[in-house]
Amino acid sequence: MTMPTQNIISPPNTRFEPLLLRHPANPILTSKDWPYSINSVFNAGATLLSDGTTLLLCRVEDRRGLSHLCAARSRNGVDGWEIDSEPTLMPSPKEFPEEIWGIEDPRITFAPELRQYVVIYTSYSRGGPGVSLALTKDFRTFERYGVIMPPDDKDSALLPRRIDGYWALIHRPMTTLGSHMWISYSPDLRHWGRHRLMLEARRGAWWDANKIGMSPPPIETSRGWLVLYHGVRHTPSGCLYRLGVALFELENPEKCLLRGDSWIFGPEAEYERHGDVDDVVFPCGYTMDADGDTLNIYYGAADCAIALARASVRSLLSWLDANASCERRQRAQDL
Ligand code: BMA
Repeated sequence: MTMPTQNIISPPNTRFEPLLLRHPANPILTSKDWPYSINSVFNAGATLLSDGTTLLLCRVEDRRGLSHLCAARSRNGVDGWEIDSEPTLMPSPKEFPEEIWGIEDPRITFAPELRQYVVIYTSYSRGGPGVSLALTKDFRTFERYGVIMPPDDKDSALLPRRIDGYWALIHRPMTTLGSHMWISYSPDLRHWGRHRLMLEARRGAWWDANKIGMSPPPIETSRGWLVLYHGVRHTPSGCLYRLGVALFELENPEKCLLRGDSWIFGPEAEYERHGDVDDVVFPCGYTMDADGDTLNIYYGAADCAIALARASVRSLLSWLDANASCERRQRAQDL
């Protein structure tokens, strides 16, 4: 087989602009801030409540190694956090056996049609990690639907509105052929089908080879769904978690329009490089400022702390326009 000449890739010709800017107060939340005894806090879902309060639904790991979720609220999204005095959502293995080893990595989507927040989280079962769903109006009481995607599956979030009459869920099943992002559809949030491959992990030496997963829920822009995703690189000294960006068609979200070649954010700061798991940046949530452009991206740092980085949707889109050559080449080959 001859390799297509387009696969001989020239290095990016643009300079690396910092697209995500770390907040000087980082890390903004650690185990020391917690009102009860924990091992670590990281990977938080995020949303704005109706009064403008930022709510983080944090993954908290106890000293058995099991995780639960705990809400933290702040007026400015940076400091002055009011943390629930006890766990907000605990695993409930009696009713939901798939939660026996904890619940992790929540992603929050406000669905105007339901007038509720939809929380999608990883339930750690004896069969491996699966995807579970719960609804809430206030992050105090929750209606649990249980597991909606069986193991091994994680890194999942719901789109905020129906596409062509169906709810759409992005998730990351693991297969022996690689861990890629898929999208599935449902009429009622309980029954899921029409499973489609949405974005493939690349292969070989790429930063996002073999294993990728959605990071925060997709961001709706006039040009499409902006998706930040993580790529996992296995190295002799462990895994490196970095962040990339791609754009998908608004009414057909399984269609990738642009995909950046390089990662846009990776572990550099001390609190990202060293922790319980070194070299991890892992965003699970964002909030949008009133300007409709500034994103506050909340990310887990080294599985030990929560940090904040800011980005502009406009800059991410212009960066994609300048740096998404590879996906264009791939699409050209497909034609
Ligand atoms: C992933 C997830 C995350 C975690 C990351 C690094 O597979 O389990 O929760 O932050 O690994 O350990």
